[in-house]
Amino acid sequence: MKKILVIGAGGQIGSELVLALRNKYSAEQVIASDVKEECPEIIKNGPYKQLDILNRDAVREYVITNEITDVYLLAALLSATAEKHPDFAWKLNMEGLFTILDLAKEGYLKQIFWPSSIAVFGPTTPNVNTPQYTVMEPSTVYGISKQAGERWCEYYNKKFNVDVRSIRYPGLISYTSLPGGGTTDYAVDIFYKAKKDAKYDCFLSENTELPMMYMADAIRATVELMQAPAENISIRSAYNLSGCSFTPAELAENIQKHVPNFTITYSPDFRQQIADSWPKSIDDSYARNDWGWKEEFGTDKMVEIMLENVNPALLD
Ligand code: NAD
Ligand code: AKB
Repeated sequence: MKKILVIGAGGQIGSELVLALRNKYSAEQVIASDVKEECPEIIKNGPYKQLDILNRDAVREYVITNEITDVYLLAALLSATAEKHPDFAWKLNMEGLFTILDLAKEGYLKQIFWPSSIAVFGPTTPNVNTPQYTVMEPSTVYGISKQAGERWCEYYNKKFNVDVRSIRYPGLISYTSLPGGGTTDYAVDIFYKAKKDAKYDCFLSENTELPMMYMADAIRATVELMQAPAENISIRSAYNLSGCSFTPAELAENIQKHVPNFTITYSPDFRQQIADSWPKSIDDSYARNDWGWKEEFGTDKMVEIMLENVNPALLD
């Protein structure tokens, strides 16, 4: 029987992934863990363990004594925060991964999910319909850590037969938890401000096109990838995955269909340079062919759901 540990469960992806996995298996089989002392409200329907992924001994002991079979390792610093704390970002994003890969190499774990990002691409990458295999020269600490992580995942799979699977998530959009310090966060923040004040000052310029995805699609993709037969998984670095792409101006126009008095202004900051180094759109044909990926949510549907559900009180 599976016993799943989700590390970094208190964040934007983790909180929804834990709920989806608990629905699929059972609440007792899915242990949420995070460095946070308190279990976040949304995932209080099952077990919680406070764990610091950087405490290698404690993580090893917990996994081994509790006979954990699968780990979803989500703890990381995202792109914008990582640029402010490059040394710590490298440490957190890499050391945690080795702790989990080593546990699998030693036979304690059966499956690992570790998320990569569109940040693995850089300014020299073809940025329209970015292919799976292409030039990858990331120019951010975050992107460098994700690219290195991908290489190590593939290495552990090829050398030690570790069943590790990964997705290069685009910017993820959701309303249950706030995003955790990324460059794509504007595409979540904008909904809170649209609902609260009918105006938003965007930290990216109006024509900055980026790949995005509604969270329900990202969670479904994760579960589908993890369930796919091993022989279908031809990529052990990380799969390109596409949902939708838009610019801040296009998103604002879409929001105005529901909030006609909504206005947007632009004050690009350091995150503009990060966004300019990333793809505008993604070719995800390997995910489609290998394990049948297909997105369900386009921009229009996502905007409707976000405006209906964001709770501006979360910002207080
Ligand atoms: P997040 O910042 O919202 O959540 C990360 C969680 O990790 C937080 O709850 C935090 O408390 C926890 N954490 C931090 N340090 C820890 C430690 N030492 N030990 C244990 N837990 C710790 O991030 P997210 O958006 O949920 O992203 C999760 C993963 O997905 C990351 O690896 C991120 O790079 C990747 N990803 C996210 C997106 C996105 O748009 N959200 C896109 C691409 C990739
Ligand atoms: C970020 O902006 O850092 C993340 C990502 C795309 O990896 N949302």
